[in-house]
Amino acid sequence: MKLKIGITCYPTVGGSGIIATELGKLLAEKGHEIHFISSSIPFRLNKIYSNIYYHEVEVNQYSVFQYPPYDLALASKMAEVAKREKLDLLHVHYAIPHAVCAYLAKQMVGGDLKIVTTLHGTDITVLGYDPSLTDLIRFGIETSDVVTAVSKALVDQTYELIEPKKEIKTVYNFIDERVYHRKNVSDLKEQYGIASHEKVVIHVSNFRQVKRVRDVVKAFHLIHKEIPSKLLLVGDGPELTVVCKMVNDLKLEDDVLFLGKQENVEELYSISDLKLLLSEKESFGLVLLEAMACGVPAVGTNIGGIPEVINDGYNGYLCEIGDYEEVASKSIQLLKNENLHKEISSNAVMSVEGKFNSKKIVNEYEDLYFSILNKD
Ligand code: GMT
Repeated sequence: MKLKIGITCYPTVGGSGIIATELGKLLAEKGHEIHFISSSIPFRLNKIYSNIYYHEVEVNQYSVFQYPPYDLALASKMAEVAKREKLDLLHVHYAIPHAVCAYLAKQMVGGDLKIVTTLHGTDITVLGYDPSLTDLIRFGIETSDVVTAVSKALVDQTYELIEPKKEIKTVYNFIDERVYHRKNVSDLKEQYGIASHEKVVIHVSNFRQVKRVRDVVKAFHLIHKEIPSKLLLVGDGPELTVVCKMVNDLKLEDDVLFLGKQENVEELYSISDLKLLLSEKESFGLVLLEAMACGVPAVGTNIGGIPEVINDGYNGYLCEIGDYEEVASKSIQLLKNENLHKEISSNAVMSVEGKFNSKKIVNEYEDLYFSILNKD
């Protein structure tokens, strides 16, 4: 049975938007009809699919309103599309505002519209600490027909912080294996002025404070003392200026390359030897999967969902938050030992192909959709 599915996410360059878009694309390839309902076209929706539609939420600015009513405009667009296109369900990414908007749309449409909500972390680990929003997040979760979270750690954290009376299922993130694999881009290293004997360490994030990019630079400083290497910093965000200053203070300006926001990061991973993700909060760490799929072992912090992705000593390494010396020592051990690097790299690829296989994960979402639609 083919379904008509509405998908809402923040269509920006964040992990939740990427998962929502990739899921929509893979569901469309299985024959389902997908309707993205969001404020702008999801950036990964870069090709025409005859069964993918995009409905833009437009927010008018009226002088009587102090703030543009985005959430109401979204709810009303969801209801309009659901009614006209006879959607079976809305799959929303984030409890607030999206699950709450979906609930409002459901009330407007009447009938049998189902709501599936996926929690990605930011909505729980940041907003969950704001007591004025806890009840609303709980409401969004409890009024959804099915709720998923991207790691077991996030499920536990949601119960702890929000205390919803609702089952939350873990459905892991995935990547498109057709895009993320090691490519032959040997001339790229040369183009960046990196010598062939130099090792490449990479960090990709939105440079928010929780990503602890300064620890990445501190760890690289120690790695660089032992191993000829370069650090690629990919992304942009609030911490960038202070990180730039730190790089200069440590006299690393010739060895740290600030690449800004980049698409086609699989090409950058294809010239990389090691990935660092040293966040203090991370419900999953989608960038880890992207790197691992390209054969780049990662060192990550032992927090949130990262230990569900990195199995310490098997497909990468785990370190405690802030312990950049341990990060450097494990990185040096890995980068100096070619056989160990080969083994961990191939285990990383196997983990992505097995535990986080896109076909398997998309089937899990599909089964959840069918389970609620067949219920009554
Ligand atoms: O990490 C961010 O700042 C972006 C954020 C988002 O909401 O898009 O990412 C969250 O969702 C991703 C996809 O599920 C996860 O891989 C990230 O770990 C998660 N970020 C945090 O929990 C901080």
